[in-house]
Amino acid sequence: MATGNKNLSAYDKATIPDAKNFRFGIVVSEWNPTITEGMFQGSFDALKDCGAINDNIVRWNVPGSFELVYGCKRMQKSYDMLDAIIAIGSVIQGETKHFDIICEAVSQGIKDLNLESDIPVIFCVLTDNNLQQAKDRSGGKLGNKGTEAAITAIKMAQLRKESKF
Ligand code: DLZ
Repeated sequence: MATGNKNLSAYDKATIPDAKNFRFGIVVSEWNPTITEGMFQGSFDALKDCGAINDNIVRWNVPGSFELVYGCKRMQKSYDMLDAIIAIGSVIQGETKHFDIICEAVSQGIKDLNLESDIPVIFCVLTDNNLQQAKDRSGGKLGNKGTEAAITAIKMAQLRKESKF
């Protein structure tokens, strides 16, 4: 999953569905806040750039990445009109096994939400070895994972709309 030195966040707006009529939720973890705020801004700006309107973007905060799953679950139930939710977090490797446990729990939890619920949840959680890697991917030299997540959210909202049963 190496990203090399490429900025992966560039997108061609002509190929992205119009987000004007979609409603989005964004759940933001407060751990490593400079990183998660950078990704929130990247997501918000990309949603707006693709047509989403302010009133159709709702933001909640949760204390840490571990809480993203519960936050997204409650958001799904609180706003059943949402078309996609973006879960934003940053987990940085420390000296204990906490890193692996949180990464595993969040990725599995978000996967479970996608299986159980009809509102897609986009995984926007950086899992880096150090702070510099996180900076590089949250608005730095390797782009902004939040931007990529927003484009994914729009595409999944469109897929959901077209596949409604
Ligand atoms: C406890 C903890 C640690 C050590 N590291 C991080 C981290 O790098 N990124 C993050 O989002 N959260 C971290 N947390 C907090 C947990 O996600 C969670 O909030 C607490 O364990 C309480 O459930």
